[in-house]
Amino acid sequence: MPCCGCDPGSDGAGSDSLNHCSSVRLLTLAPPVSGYSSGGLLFPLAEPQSEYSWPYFLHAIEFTGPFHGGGTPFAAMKRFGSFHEKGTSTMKLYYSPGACSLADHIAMHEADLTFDRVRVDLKSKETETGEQFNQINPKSYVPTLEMDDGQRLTENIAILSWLAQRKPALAPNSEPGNLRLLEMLAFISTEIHKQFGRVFKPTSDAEATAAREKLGQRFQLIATMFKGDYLFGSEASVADAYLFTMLLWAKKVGIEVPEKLGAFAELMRARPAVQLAMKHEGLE
Ligand SMILES: N[C@@H](CCC(=O)N[C@@H](CS)C(=O)NCC(=O)O)C(=O)O
Repeated sequence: MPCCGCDPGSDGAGSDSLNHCSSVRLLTLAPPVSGYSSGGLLFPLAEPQSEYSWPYFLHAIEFTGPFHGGGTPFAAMKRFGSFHEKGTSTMKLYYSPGACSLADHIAMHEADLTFDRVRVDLKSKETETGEQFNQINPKSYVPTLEMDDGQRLTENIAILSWLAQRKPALAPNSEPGNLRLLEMLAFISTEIHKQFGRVFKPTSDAEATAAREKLGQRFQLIATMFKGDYLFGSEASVADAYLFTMLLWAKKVGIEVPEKLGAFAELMRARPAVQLAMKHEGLE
């Protein structure tokens, strides 16, 4: 059993194995042209007549392949002349496929942030770029977020709260939203996430059974806390990303959850941010 819900067998197939910077997002001022998309790249079918004839809108284009930083699609984009911002991000999310850092990964995409992701092997404590992870985070666990100013932030509760500050739509809008969010994140972290440790690495069968039972109760309880399709109503928050990750773990170890949570997990799976994060982590 792994130490957590991470997927040690996954090499983060696809973009991860090619380039740790492969989730770079380029913000462009682009026209609403028709085009086709391949591997996350938008290829315009027609060039604009004049940039002033475009009804500008902010468009996010994601590079997910080996073309990042060069290559034909990059050149095509340049020819298209739509770069507003280019280059790699200064933010880095250290993650392990399927681990609790998936919650932060999803929330980063929900917040439309530009960031690089760096896979960490939780057994060897080495990053995919060959760095010693405990030099980066002495706690030696994911998630770790290196922010734009170089400061490193750890702990799911802190990172998810920070993301909700960056994008307030990811926090509940009813008063006192931030407090309710903190309450929910703490519940998920300490009462659900941490219980899984006893399921993944039990010291005895009795402990594993007790932890599974406790988790079943926690999931029953959280199902009654929903204010709508999502925890806080009709909009997803960073707490939903965390709960979704816990539900993936529950499924992995065969813990039954109430119907409401099954429906919620399906709803989450349909979100582009979730699909993107799962694809990047090789979890599909
Ligand atoms: N208190 C931390 C715990 C994070 C955590 O449990 N991370 C796990 C993956 S889900 C990990 O990296 N474990 C490796 C280790 O502890 O050696 C948080 O909530 O962010």
